[in-house]
Amino acid sequence: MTLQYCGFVAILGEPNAGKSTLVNQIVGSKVSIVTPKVQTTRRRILGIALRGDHQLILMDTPGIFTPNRQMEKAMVKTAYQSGRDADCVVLLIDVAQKKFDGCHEIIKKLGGKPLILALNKVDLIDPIRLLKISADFAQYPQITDTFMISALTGDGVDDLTSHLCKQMPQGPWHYPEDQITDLPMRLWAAEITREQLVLQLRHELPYETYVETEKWEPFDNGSVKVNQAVVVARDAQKPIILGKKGQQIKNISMKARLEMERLLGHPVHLLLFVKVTDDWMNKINIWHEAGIISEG
Ligand SMILES: Nc1nc2c(ncn2[C@@H]2O[C@H](COP(=O)(O)OP(=O)(O)OP(=O)(O)O)[C@@H](O)[C@H]2O)c(=O)[nH]1
Ligand SMILES: [Mg+2]
Repeated sequence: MTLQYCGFVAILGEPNAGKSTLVNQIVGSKVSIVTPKVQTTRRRILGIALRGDHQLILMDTPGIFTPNRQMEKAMVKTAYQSGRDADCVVLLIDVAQKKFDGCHEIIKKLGGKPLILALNKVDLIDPIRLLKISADFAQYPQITDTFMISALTGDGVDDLTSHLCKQMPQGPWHYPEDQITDLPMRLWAAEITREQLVLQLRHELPYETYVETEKWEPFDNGSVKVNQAVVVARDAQKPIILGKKGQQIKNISMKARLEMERLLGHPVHLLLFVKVTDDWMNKINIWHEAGIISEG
């Protein structure tokens, strides 16, 4: 039997750096949702990729920033915890942004843990600026390697992936070879709908909004019936989701259904409705219990 290699790679970085885009690019499928808005990823999501004898378990994490709300604090904690748990840490940096203070702060907070630096979105800036940014990070002895990539186009991603494979310890694969994420289908489907909520409503979307899959019923012919609640914190937020004459929720439901069908490859019957729950803080406790976000 040939030797197997398997390990965990934490992808850390500021919100919007492109962490989920990178995980999806390496896995080759959308396991984690992507939007132009910050704080899209709220929980740790595993993306599982195979390269020869190597199984890479990529930990997509919420973006790291200075948190205010309880939920934000839990998200940032999850990200740092993932960094501690991983065999190898990739710090992903959006090179198209103006300021890098947040990235320097993250490096300091991570202590001496060895880091692989991935300068992302190279498709957006000129090479001279890129070299200058790279030089600014050369001061850190814990940065073992630097890659220049575009998670969106895939440019440079193969080199990074090959390097990650070389860092994986020898050991049996943790997941079956056809598994690409640890998210159960219900949670994945809720994420796909949340992606459309963010994309369609952008800044109008109330922060507390989340999606709960109440029913996931697969049929013999391959189709699946999905009932989901868009949960908001107050009655006054309902009209934002519904839109005039329910047009907004209809549009979101149609787009989420099409995306699920595209990714699953079979018909989806999606029923979306709005629910008001004012015990949002208790929900965070439920998330803790489910292990979706870390303790504390
Ligand atoms: N041009 C360009 N855009 C990118 C690249 N990588 C990601 N993006 C875009 O950047 C935005 C944020 O990408 P995400 O993958 O959601 O970023 P994230 O780091 O997961 O963000 P959070 O989950 O909010 O922390 C999206 O609009 C992506 O399409 C890249 O290499 N080039
Ligand atoms: Mg993300």
